[in-house]
Amino acid sequence: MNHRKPLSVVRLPAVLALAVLALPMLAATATAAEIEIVQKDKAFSQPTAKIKVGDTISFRNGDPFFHNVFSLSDVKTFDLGSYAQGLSKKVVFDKPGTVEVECAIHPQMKLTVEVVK
Ligand SMILES: [Cu+2]
Repeated sequence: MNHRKPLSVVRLPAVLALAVLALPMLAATATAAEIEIVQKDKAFSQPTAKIKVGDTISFRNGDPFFHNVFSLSDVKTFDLGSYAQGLSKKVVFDKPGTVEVECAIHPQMKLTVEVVK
């Protein structure tokens, strides 16, 4: 005689427990992302970026001279100052809207960030 319970009955609570534990982790990874934009050859590596509220952009200087990163836009006003090759600074975009990003050293450098909900 076999007195073992069917496997499906035994394992169901364990599967449910794992699913419940995994949900907050999935939610966390789905809500915030980070992208990198490089300043290279006196230009941002992309002219526009579309991100979601709460996302982060990491600005890396890929040129052998100083760059600055700043914005005067109401949606996100910031100034990361000037920094050297290889260094990165991050900005979290916490409100929806359009943010014009520039470099104070090279006025021709422009990046438009579209922050959506
Ligand atoms: Cu620059």
